[in-house]
Amino acid sequence: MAGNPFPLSKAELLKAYRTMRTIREFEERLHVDFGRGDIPGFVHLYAGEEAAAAGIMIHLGDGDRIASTHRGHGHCIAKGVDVGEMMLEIYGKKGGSCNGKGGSMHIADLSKGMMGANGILGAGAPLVCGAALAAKYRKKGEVAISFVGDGASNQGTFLESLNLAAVWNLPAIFVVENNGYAESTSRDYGVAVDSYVDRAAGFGLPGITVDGTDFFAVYEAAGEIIRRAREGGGPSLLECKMVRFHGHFEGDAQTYRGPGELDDIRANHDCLKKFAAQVTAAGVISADELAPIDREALAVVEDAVARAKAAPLPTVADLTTDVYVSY
Ligand SMILES: Cc1ncc(C[n+]2csc(CCOP(=O)(O)OP(=O)(O)O)c2C)c(N)n1
Ligand SMILES: [Mg+2]
Repeated sequence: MAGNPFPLSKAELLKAYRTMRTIREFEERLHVDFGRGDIPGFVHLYAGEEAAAAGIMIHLGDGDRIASTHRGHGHCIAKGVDVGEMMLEIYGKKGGSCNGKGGSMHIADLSKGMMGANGILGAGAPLVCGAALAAKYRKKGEVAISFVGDGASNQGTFLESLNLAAVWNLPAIFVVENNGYAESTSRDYGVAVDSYVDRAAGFGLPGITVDGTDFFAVYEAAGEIIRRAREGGGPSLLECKMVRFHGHFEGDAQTYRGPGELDDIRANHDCLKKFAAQVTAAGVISADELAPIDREALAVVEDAVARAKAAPLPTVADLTTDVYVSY
């Protein structure tokens, strides 16, 4: 067998693939179940964007904090939040990450450094400044990462946070997940600059743009900026250019897409297919070694759904619990 040309061991590569495959199965199953009317509330799917979550989070430990978006399932899974508790939460059931009272857009698990998905665009960036300031005082080399979409990158909170992070030299990282759309508005219509690296430079931050459908490109760029932040080198911005496989929200008719766009995305810009092609072509992992991971990820998701469907709803008495946090 040829040597391993990747910056990760075979075990780490298999772990990254498992993370991405679990996210994909989770999201594709939600797509089906939401269509059947089984899930309450709103759901925004991360399918197609997995390489960004996996390529960044593989560098992090539980002490590193992230603030997610309305499209947060992939971030949660990659950060180690329990898939069963996530499914219970999305189904609005007792035992969910927030005891069934938050739903898809409020999944949080502080024990994993996951500060929360967020229904308010741009709201995670100031939270990450706070988490990064705390990390700076703790002096353990921890970092905090905020995710925003291309649309949310226009929010004042995000831009103010870039400035604050630079002024305070925080171990903060701002990831722009550029999937080309904010709801139905194309990025090129809604964002004045072509390059987020230029936008970051305007605030005194270094920035990198990568192909967010290429796990290895994300891994390398994220590694560089996370290392710099851990060593006291300050904040950075990372733009991941990516594609979303589904509509903005489940139920979106996607009439704003070009002809053949979705077929092209799935055929030619699928991060999982790319990853599998890269590792098999290099002779590091065989298709036969990936297949059991596919089956296991599917089984994990099917089990989570079965348990979520069978679980009880919160009761009226639960309305008054979890309202305040004890510090
Ligand atoms: C402050 C605020 N304004 C508007 C909305 C409504 N809204 C929800 S998602 C969305 C588009 C977000 O696009 P983007 O940031 O590119 O993320 P994507 O959905 O593409 O992942 C909008 C306008 C909101 N949730 N919060
Ligand atoms: Mg977007």
